[in-house]
Amino acid sequence: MKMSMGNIARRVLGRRVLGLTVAGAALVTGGAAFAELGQPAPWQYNLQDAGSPVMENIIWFHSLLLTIITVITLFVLALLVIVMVKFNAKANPTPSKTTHHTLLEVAWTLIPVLILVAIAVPSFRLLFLELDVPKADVTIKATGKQWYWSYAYPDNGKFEFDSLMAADKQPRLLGVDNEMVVPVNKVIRVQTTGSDVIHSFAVPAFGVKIDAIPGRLNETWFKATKVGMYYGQCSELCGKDHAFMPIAVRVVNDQEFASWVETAKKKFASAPANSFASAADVAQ
Ligand SMILES: [Cu+2]
Repeated sequence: MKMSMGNIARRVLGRRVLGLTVAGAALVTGGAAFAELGQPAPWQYNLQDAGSPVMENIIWFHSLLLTIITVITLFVLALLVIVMVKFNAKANPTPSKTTHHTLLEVAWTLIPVLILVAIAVPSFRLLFLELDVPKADVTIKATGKQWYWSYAYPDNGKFEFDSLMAADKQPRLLGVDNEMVVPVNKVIRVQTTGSDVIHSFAVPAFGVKIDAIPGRLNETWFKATKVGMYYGQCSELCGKDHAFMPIAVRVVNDQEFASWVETAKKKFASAPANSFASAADVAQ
């Protein structure tokens, strides 16, 4: 053996990392060209742009994992190619009889453990960020129904309204008649439940996806950092019109939100005042 495994690995890894960095940069810039805040874009292959701090963290963590698995995959591929080229029967007719190498064995046990620990730390930090709901400025109860969503604002006048897909609205299959409206830069607590089967409340740009289960009240949160429209879809197969119960969230400034609440209170006055799922709903 002319070269130690360490030397080969170092040389190959150095070249691979350089190549990966170039490819990664091309990917990121290419992806950004397609990205559109709050909704998917044609030929999009990246995650949607972040509209909340949680989603920023998710994208960061996703990029970290993508980098780690790419480096590992290329490293293993390089080792395999080296073995095939340098140590086949023709190129290496008298193989070495070495069967153990203590340092190498400790290294290939310890290094993966360290990589896993390095992944676990930001992973748990992100999990706690997602699950630990901060003190909420606005609470909204989203009820999944076959096949539309109902939104209740128990702390803003106890009104509730239905949000149905509007076939004539853009973006196609995402536009609705009555959007969920929230103020910008405020902590929005979303409580979800289902009135018939299990649905799932998901808005990619906010990094939110949580089941809406009959007889249960789940809870998640988001803080929209930019005004605009954000779209999501029911993400639990819930029946024939599962694909046609979009979630449309309009993020507005404080005054616009206050005036919308006043309008909504009158507009949806006929809706049931009880914002929480009735016993009959839950029992179904
Ligand atoms: Cu559904």
